[in-house]
Amino acid sequence: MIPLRQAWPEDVARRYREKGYWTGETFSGFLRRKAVERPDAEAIIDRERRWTYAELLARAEAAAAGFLRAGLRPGDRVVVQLPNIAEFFAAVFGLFRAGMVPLYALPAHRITEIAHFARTSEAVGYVIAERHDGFDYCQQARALRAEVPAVRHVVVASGDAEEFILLATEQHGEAVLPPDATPSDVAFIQISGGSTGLSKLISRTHDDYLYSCRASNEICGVTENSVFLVALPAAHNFPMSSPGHIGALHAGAKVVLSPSPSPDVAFPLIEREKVTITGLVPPLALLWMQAAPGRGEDLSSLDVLLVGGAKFAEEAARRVRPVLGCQLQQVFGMAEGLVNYTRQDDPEEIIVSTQGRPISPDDEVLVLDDGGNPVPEGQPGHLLTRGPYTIRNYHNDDAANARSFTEDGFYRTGDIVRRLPGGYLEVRGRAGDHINRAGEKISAEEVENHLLAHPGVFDAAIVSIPDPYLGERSCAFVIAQGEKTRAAVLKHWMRQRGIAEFKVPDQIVFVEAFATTAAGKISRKELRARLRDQFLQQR
Ligand code: J2J
Repeated sequence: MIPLRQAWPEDVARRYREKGYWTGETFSGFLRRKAVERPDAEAIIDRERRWTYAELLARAEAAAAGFLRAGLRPGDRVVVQLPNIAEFFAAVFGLFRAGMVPLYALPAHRITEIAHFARTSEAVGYVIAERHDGFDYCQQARALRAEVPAVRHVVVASGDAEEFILLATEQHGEAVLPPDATPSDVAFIQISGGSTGLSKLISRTHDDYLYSCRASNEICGVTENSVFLVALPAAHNFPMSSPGHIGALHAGAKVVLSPSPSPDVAFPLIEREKVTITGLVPPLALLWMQAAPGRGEDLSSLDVLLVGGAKFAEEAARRVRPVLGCQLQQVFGMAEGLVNYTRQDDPEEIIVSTQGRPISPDDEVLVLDDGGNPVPEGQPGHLLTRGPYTIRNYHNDDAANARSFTEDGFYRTGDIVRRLPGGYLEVRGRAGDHINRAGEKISAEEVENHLLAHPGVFDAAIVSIPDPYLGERSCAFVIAQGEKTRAAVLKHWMRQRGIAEFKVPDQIVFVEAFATTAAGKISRKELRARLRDQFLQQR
């Protein structure tokens, strides 16, 4: 098995420890501490189920013992694909306790993506719910076992386990659990949005991630009295760490799981549980603002709304306080590390017009021109960063690492930003070719490859089109060949290939040919840019 590793240079790591960023805490360690400090405080609320910290710990330990009994071993990687249900927490804290490494997949991912995650992480386990949103994950598990036989253990965390193993919920006798993980070791794997090709694996250590969560708690005012609503998918890095459910649990707060982010589901939960803080992507923030005035629920407990994942329009940002009656904090983060927040005591203009400033005084930020030279303050440029919770490499991907990291360890975010006085950043766009569809990142290249695999497609280019609601939507330009095909057929074909629905192009436009220059073919990047311009001009 190729080891999972994040290698900060020794002197840098020492500095982060000396400064108190890396405290030597682990995920299991902090949960155990909370269960001692606040055993009867509520930790997880899932519909009518309410788990205290003591219960959460007991369930995690039972799950850990169950994973070991099933034959999984410390160090094993396990793809976890669960919706917003309490078992998500039993399963992942169980894996942490057993020294195993969860890889967080979204419920929307389908077989092609799950197989890619399992292969690239060398996973031997897969944790699912039997069904969710009408989708049969047991069927997907069978497909995964056929495609990646190394995945020997399928654990069903909720519903009927069918031929698979049910997640253990009770301790059987005296379980012998392994010693706690090493804080500088990799705790879990997130997946990158990725602008080129398939998702890359982002491994994060206990030390670095817990620092970002603790510091986020401070910035967002999360304490043991807070009630955090998980409205977005729990597996996504934003609702996990900014400050997220991990931040909330670390503070001893209450985590309320919303099965859906829609106002119909989330508003009654806010009223019932007196939710104080939550995070949304911009389209959902718009939806909440549209819905709130006409509805009866009392949202007055809500103190803070975090909005991030994609650019939040200034006009919308201005309406958050008047309409929802809470404080807005913009958050510009990434699963690779760096997270920026507007602060609660920032002037209104900063809060509505910037995406905040970094968490840590030791987040190093560079804004560079195309030639790699720093641009003056206020000028747009490429954002590069390194710091106490930003990764130094993707797992086992030399080509991506050469592209995405400088020799001295800076991560090239691919974002174009302006740095303003006080270190605030304004996101202006991005250099890479991905589509940010309502906060979901879609790699143009990945989707093009799916289209190109269809016999009726000669060539395809995916571009992002501005969309008033989604921020961006995807449009595929396709040159057909052979028998004439239709947009609906291509979309159906993509779904059948087993990819997340959000990657299926919103629109497909058939064209006769793509532009070339006098010198011949132009780059994919330039081609996508031209197609986008032509499309926008024609409207
Ligand atoms: C513009 N673009 C943004 C913002 C992210 C907190 C918040 C978000 C994420 C996330 C996260 C943006 N305005 N406010 O992990 O902890 C775009 C940028 C960035 C990419 C990262 C967190 N907030 N973005 O969205 O890994 O392009 O993380 O590089 O999914 O989202 O995407 P992701």
